Amino acid sequence: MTTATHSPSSPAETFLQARQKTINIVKSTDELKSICSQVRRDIVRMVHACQSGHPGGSLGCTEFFVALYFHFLKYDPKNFKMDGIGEDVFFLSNGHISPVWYSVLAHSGYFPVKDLATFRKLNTRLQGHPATHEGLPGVRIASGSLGQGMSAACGAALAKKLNKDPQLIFSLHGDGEIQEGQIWEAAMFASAHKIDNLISTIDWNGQQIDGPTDKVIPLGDLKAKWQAFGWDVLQVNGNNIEELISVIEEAKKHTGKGKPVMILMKTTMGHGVDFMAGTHKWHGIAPNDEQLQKALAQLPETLGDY
Ligand SMILES: Cc1ncc(C[n+]2csc(CCOP(=O)(O)OP(=O)(O)O)c2C)c(N)n1
Ligand SMILES: [Mg+2]
Repeated sequence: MTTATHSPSSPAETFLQARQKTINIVKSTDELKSICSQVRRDIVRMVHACQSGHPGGSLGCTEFFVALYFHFLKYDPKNFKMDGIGEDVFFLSNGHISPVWYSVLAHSGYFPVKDLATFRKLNTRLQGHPATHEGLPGVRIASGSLGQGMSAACGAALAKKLNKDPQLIFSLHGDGEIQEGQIWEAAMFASAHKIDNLISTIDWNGQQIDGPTDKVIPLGDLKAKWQAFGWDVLQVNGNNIEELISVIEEAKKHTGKGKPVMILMKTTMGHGVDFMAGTHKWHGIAPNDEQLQKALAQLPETLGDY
């Protein structure tokens, strides 16, 4: 039997083949910025194609996902296992920002980039809110019902400790999401159980579905709140890749010291597309044809569109 050899035909494929040779690849900041541009293109195109979904939070968290998956996390995209033993494990709690996660998972090699075209289509693995029963590699919990992801992350972090697995658990939460009481139960649980292999992050964009968080339920002094709940707290500009890399490096140094670690990440909802930036109005609506073209004109194609 012979194996067909196949030379890469698109920039996305070439990128992916290079990616697959190494697990836990560390990209330069210029490379990370160029990936961010492609991920943002994917986000607006995915949401436009099905005329539904959540571009605002996805665009605002692009640097975070790209830094995590292309600089920090250790994972094996071709042999995805739910238990994540021996790997760093990420949980997306604010599941509505699935477009950014799906794009980054695809470019990381978890599934074909062309599958992004199926986002929110009937029977797709790329559901509007991530789910597990479709078996999409990279997804370990369903999320979208806000407030639950930190509890799952705590359980997974404790399991890693029981297994003497030195890799870390990461989670992301929306700032509006932390109005859910379950988050604060998990926050207390994490410090009570000294879950110091967990790095959680909040997308502190000051916006939620119905308006600015300050007008809906003000969040107050988040740093003081998380510190009072027994967490080590760091803060960063989440749309600056260099700062993000330093803060995640710093956060890793804080692990193993008896406390869970929180990164408060200031972002702009809709970052990267001028007319979408800084307003809750783009929390969950799709661009029309003209708006799509305006957005794409601001986002160079770097790895090739799906
Ligand atoms: C338990 C629950 N209640 C309400 C909702 C509806 N909902 C979806 S997104 C959202 C706003 C969340 O705000 P935030 O976490 O700040 O996300 P952002 O708008 O910044 O993307 C709400 C209330 C939900 N998905 N789950
Ligand atoms: Mg928000």
